[in-house]
Amino acid sequence: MFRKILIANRGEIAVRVIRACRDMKISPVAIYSEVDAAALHVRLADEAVCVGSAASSESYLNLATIVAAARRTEAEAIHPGYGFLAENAEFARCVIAAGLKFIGPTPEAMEIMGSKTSARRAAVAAGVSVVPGTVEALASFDEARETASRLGYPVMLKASAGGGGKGMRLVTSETELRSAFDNSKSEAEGAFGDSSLYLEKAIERPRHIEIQIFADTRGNIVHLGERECSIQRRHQKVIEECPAPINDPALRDRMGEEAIKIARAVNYVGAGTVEFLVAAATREFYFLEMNTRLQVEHPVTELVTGIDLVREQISVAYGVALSFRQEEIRWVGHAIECRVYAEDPENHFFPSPGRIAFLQAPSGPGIRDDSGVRANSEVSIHYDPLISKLAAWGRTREEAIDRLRRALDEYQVEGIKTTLPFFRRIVRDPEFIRGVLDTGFISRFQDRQPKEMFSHNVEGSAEKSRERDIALIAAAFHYRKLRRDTSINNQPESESRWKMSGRAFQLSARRGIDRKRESPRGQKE
Ligand code: MV4
Repeated sequence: MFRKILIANRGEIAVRVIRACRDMKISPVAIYSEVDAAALHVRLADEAVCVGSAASSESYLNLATIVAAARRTEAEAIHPGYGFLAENAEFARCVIAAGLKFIGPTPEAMEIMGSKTSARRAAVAAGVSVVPGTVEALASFDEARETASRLGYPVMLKASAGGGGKGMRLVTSETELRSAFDNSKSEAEGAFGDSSLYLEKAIERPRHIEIQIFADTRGNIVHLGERECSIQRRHQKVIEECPAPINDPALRDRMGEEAIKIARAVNYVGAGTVEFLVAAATREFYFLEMNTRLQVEHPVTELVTGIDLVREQISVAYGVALSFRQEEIRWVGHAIECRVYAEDPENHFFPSPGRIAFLQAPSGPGIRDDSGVRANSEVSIHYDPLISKLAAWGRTREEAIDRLRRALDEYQVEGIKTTLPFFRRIVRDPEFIRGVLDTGFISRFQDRQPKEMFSHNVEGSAEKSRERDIALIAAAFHYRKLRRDTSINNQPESESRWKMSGRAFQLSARRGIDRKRESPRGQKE
């Protein structure tokens, strides 16, 4: 087995990979930016190399520096985590060219799946049903108009280079098509430097269900069942679970078979996820995209199958055969994960950077908390503000929810705002408890909340809140500049959050920030 692995990431996922290394008696090497010198992942590794300044483009995205760090520390392989360089084919090529193993699929597979239109072509060639639409980029507006009327409205315009909803537009009639087309094109150009678009028929009230697949270098490919990921906010997953409440073993097998066909078509190696949209009415499912990385929400699959996906990634990269066969996989019980972010759910999910003054993570029966922070950690504006993933396992969905509710109530974070209060309400929501989880869940949920829950909740003096808003806007501009400087699609979800913050600020500024206060809230969660 490898003796030493460099982890090209930070936060909870770097910690997760370090833990797998420990179990496998592999020495983990961390990388860090100047602001992360005291971070948890650095503390837990055997060695750590500073790869640059705070901005990701100067550190965690600096492929040459990272590969040099691996060579210098004599690491034999690089695990990219998720985000940053995880789906960057050029990075994988650099790693391989340096004589190291890249823990992930081949650069060729990443490239095929990186373009959503070539991914659709691969799926069609493999005989898998895709959402009806185009498999080539649209050559002109006229082609978009003709295709849309052939498909029938509503349609979805999507960016070929996209994924995760960036540049996506729902178009309900031909009168809206022109402006949607122009806006989507310029958004795609700005975000990816590639303005090509394609069209899909819009699936109404779909569920987003994805299949975890795993392949080794000897031609074995298995699926590890599904995850339900329909609960999203601004195309950012909020809660994920395994199994999906609507799935039965037959649907799981059918979706699993289709996912394996796609993986086989691109000679996939390692952990991958095939995303499907499932039409609520018919239970028909359509290929959406494939993610060529370990996903944020992998713990729910681990809790239900008992398989350590990161350990398997590492051994497969070394050339070892998969440690289990398809027939050996058993799905036991139910797991649900919450993404706990340093954001204020009572103030438009504004990022809430700062020092964690106090931290008490929950534990006890059925609880797993994958955290990247500890007391005194600084949550920086430079990175995705995910602080931990809180997951609960139970024999039934009901037991998992009971345990999750208990854990959320135990969890205490002071010094920054977190999304914990938002989750505490979700796990008590009757629709959530019933398992009515389509893509409209969050907006219906928010409509059910008392109005003041999501209003601009200003506390402290007007002067102080003005300062805070100015700091946030400065951070937002800085962040946008950073994104423009970076050609790579790193953690694509994050920008929309900053945009949202900017918009929310404009709204509150227009309304006047000196207006009536709500009751002050303590720092304690
Ligand atoms: C769709 C869709 C309906 N029809 N595509 C794709 C990326 C994901 N973040 C949003 N995506 C969607 N693609 C077609 N043809 C609806 C969505 C969608 C969605 C999907 C899953 C979970 C939440 C969602 C929220 C809004 C839209």
